[in-house]
Amino acid sequence: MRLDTLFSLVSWLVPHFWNQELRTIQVSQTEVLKVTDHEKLLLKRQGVNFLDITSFPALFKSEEGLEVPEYLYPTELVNGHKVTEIVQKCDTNAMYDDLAFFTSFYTRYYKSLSGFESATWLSEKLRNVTILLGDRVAQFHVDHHDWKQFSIIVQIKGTETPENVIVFGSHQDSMNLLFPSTLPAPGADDNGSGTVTNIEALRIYAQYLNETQDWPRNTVEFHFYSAEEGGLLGSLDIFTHYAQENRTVVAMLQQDMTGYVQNSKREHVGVITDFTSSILTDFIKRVIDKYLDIPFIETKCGYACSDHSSASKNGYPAALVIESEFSKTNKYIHTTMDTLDRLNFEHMAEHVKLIIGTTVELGNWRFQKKR
Ligand SMILES: *[C@@H]1O[C@H](CO)[C@@H](O)[C@H](O)[C@H]1NC(C)=O
Ligand SMILES: *[C@@H]1O[C@H](CO)[C@@H](O)[C@H](O)[C@H]1NC(C)=O
Ligand SMILES: *[C@@H]1O[C@H](CO)[C@@H](O)[C@H](O)[C@H]1NC(C)=O
Ligand SMILES: CC(=O)N[C@H]1CO[C@H](CO)[C@@H](O)[C@@H]1O
Ligand SMILES: [Zn+2]
Repeated sequence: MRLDTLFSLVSWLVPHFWNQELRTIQVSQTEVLKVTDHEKLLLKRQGVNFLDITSFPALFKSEEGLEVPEYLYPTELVNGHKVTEIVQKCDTNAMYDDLAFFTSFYTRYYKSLSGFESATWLSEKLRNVTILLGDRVAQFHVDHHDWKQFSIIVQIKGTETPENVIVFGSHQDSMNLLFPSTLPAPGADDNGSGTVTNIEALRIYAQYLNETQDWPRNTVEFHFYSAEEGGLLGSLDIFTHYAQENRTVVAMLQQDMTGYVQNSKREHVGVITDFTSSILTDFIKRVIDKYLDIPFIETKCGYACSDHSSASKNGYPAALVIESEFSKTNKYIHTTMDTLDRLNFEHMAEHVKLIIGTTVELGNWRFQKKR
């Protein structure tokens, strides 16, 4: 073995076994820390969220991230008949089956083999639900440099203004915070429920497009991020790349944890008001008022609590909707008890309506910046 080969082998092995390589994480709008992987885990156990920006030096330049432009969104929602027609097809049994399969992987931890296998299953599932669109739909795998679980982008290209992109995001990974590499993490609610919500919305939207050929003028994308639990790593890769390519994301709606109802007498969804675009969030509230059967409650979840933060950080307007007011969300996440039987699929169907209402209203919207 040549000396330089030996050297590179050793320098590869040492950080793998000792994991002392320092990561750069942003924990608030003004605080950036250098920590080991182990310290990252300790922070997560204490409920501290962050963006791991180690691989994105450009994002350091401004702690607040790039400026987010403000677009005008519809004030009158006029597509009730279309939305009703599409959401009628929403099938909670299909959602149950999808989530049952998705949670059957031992863990979807992004560094694990089963996390790679779950991504492969997800990719095939997405292909199956969109196959009837032929070559009008594209699926991309985004391979990440440091771990195996890839992210997935499903794209329906706009007919008139394809440069304007509307993104529906969710993350596919799960994590057991006690011992991520060895203990199981079914991750039904966190955040498998968001993934299944997006699969079902895509399935019924694809069916509608096939039947009506009512193609959107703007591009619609569904994103399934890897490694959210590692500090929003998958979504940072994607949005940093989009920003470098000068792509225009006019709206990003993240859904993360969509299936838990603590008190069915006061069922509602939680609209996040901190670190999100207020003008987009106001539009999302109008969609909820018009197209959902349950109301919303405004709530906060802190800095970098999900992948929408990667979009904001790169200068894109983003919103986040979760299953309820933050204090009433699922307490079992990140443990072996985050399981299917604790979830409510009718509630998840309400989150599907939110995606369909937003797609139909924004798909043909003529975007203009607010002056
Ligand atoms: C996709 O469809 C094929 C053919 O119907 C089926 O055999 C396969 O199990 C499906 N895969 C998923 C992940 O749903
Ligand atoms: C999709 O559209 C084609 C024709 O446009 C039709 O033959 C086919 O049955 C449709 N598939 C579904 C599942 O609706
Ligand atoms: C993006 O825009 C910047 C500034 O206008 C320009 O320098 C850069 O070449 C553009 N990048 C691409 C990939 O078009
Ligand atoms: C919105 C929400 O509660 N999302 C959860 C999904 O996973 C992240 C990362 O662990 C949690 O911190 C979030 O709270
Ligand atoms: Zn989580």
